Amino acid sequence: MTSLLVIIVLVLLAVALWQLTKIFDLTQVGANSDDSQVASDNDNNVQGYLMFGFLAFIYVFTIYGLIKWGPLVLHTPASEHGSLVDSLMNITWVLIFIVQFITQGLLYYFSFKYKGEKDKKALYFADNNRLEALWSVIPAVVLAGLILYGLYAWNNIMFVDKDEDTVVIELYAQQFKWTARYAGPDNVLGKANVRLIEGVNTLGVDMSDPYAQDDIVVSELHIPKGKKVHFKMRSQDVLHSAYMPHFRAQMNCVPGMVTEFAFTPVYTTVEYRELPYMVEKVAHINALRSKKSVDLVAKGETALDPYTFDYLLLCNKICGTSHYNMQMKVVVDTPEEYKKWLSEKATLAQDIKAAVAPAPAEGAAGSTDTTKVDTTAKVEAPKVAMK
Ligand SMILES: [Cu+2]
Repeated sequence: MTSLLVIIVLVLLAVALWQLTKIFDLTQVGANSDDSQVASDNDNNVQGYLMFGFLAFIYVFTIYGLIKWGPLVLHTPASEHGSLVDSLMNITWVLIFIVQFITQGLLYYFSFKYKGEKDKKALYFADNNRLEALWSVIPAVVLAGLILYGLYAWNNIMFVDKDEDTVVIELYAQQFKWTARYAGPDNVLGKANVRLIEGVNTLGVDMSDPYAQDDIVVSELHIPKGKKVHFKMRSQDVLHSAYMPHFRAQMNCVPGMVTEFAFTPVYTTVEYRELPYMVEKVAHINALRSKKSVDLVAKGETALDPYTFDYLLLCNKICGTSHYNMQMKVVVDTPEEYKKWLSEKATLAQDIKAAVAPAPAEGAAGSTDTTKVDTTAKVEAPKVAMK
């Protein structure tokens, strides 16, 4: 404590001394005619032109960025509402570009025009009502328009008609994996609670709930094309975010509550792979990969596998050390393929029964399902969460 006080006293003394030297400097004004620190007309001119140089840099870099990184955008949306999100985004971008182009130009032009010059006097300009109204009203109207359009888009996207025929799927987030639960033929998810997590029942589904009897738990997400999919998200541990970029969908997964999002896929995975832009993109990625593989093989390492496109469900909240790897493959099937895929899955009730049975018969429902959740991995997950 004493040493802290000594340090504070020393710092304050240093500050006081520094201030004293400044007072001394001030008393010397007039006595010393050195004005080398005052900007001359030449200095101001150079600064003015340098600002124009910076303006040119901003413009050129913007155009360069658009050309170089423009093609990396997500391109064709794979959901019905996707084009609405995209047009909102595009309008916002166009407005930003126009406004930035004009305001930056004016900012640097006026800085140059009114730079310091000997014998130039500043004009006293109190206010101009017309000018102030103009620069307040225009942004207000434009922003109000954008917000209204955004609200309209959001309400359209988030609205799910109660009577609409949807596929109900739960997305369960935990450090660091996703699990999906299908509501089954009754299309109602059984109740669930983390306190009920036990053995195979890794999502804590309340098996006493009649609606839970036909629920199906899987680790790969299949959804049908052309039908609205109603997702209900839960989280076991921390904040996660279910992000499906190709479908322009994202929703936070919050522990202790159920959040929702619904969309209709418009391209099956196979159809999306065949879109010309995707064919080109995949070819480009694979060209880069095979080039890299040559170097890897030369170093005695294994070559990279060729890339095939798949829709993904990613986590978009930094939720821990393996956040980057928290993803699940999403497959959009034709309605027939989807029906077939789902019909081959065992229900959670069957899985629990099989797990409890002393020696399950070979080929029993659920026991041969390779896409089923790895129960050992899931039981260990909470340990990671507690670290
Ligand atoms: Cu996460």
